Amino acid sequence: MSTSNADPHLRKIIHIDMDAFFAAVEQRDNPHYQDKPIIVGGPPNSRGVVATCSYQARKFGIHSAMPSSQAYRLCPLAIFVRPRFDVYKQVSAQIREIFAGFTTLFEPVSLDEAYLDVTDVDGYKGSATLIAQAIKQRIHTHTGLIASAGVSYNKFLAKIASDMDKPDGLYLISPEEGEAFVENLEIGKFHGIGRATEKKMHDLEIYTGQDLKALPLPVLEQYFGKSGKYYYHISRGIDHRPVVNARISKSVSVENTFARDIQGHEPIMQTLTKLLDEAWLKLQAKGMAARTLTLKIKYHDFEQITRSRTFSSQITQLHGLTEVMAELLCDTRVTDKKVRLLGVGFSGLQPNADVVFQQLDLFERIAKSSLR
Ligand code: TTP
Ligand code: MG
Repeated sequence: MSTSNADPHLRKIIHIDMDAFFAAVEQRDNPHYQDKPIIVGGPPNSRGVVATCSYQARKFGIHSAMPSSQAYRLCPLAIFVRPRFDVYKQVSAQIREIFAGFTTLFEPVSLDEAYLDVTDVDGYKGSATLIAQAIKQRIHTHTGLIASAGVSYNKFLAKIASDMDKPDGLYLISPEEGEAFVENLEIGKFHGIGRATEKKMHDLEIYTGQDLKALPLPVLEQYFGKSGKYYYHISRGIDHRPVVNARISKSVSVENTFARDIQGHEPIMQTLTKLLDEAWLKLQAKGMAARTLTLKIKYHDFEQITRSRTFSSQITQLHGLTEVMAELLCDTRVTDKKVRLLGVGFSGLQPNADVVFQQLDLFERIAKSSLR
């Protein structure tokens, strides 16, 4: 993307996302895994889940978060591999160093993903596409792995662009194309529109960016609250969010609203154990560690409470947290009130450089828990 004859205020944003990240690392490190369907995650003979899989496995319909047993049924010949988070973290640090070699203005979003603002980067004939190519090349040279890149004038479009041409993609959405591109995009492909919102939009007969754009701002705000304004802008290809250096997330949380209110210590603890595993996984994927664990409960009458425990140092393992949850639960009214929603959160986050990963333990626990 060249801005030489375009609006001088236009930014040049690159989104980088590694291809089949965990699986690609495993294929790199084990010659027997090359070109084969590889599944990284919990074992198939259990209730484990797929963290990710190689593109060879995706041909069978396997994807992240699918139960491993289902993945096994889809492709019995696939090779199941336990995750090695310490290696993924090392690679993540390597690619961040590579980003830093191009610009100081980059924002890691997860272990394998980052936004770079290259507006002020000199050279490369002023072309963000050439910079993206150079980043991909450098990543390959230094890690032996393949990244996909999206190039555009804001984060929303750069993120979509990096997904357009995967694997080994390099896709540009130019300022001239941006608005029309979003118009033709299916709502489900919008980053930031999850399954529930997608369904709500479909119910309102919003299927594409064009349908979204047709709705006036007050209507969007009426249906979607604060997000209405964001949808109004992105449907026009507008996203002013800056690329922020080394984003420090303050918290990570997961929650579950029940189709029918639940009651009783046992079903509640079962759900909390599952949510705890999911929240922990999210925390690890961010490369962060927490000091505070929070339990959130919404009772059937919508009264909402939280109970927290803050530790004197970083929480380094999942082991023992179920017991802490059980203690937090004692200080609630779950014995005499039905529960509509349960949530688990980690906060007080810091980069977890010192954390000893207990991932195998995690995946074994997921395998044993009721995670489906
Ligand atoms: P993604 O970038 O979403 O997926 P990916 O890199 O495996 O594949 P691609 O980008 O080519 O589509 O996630 C990065 C890593 O995060 C992924 O390799 C494994 C991990 N992860 C999970 O553990 N659970 C999940 O549900 C997802 C989506 C990812
Ligand atoms: Mg990826």
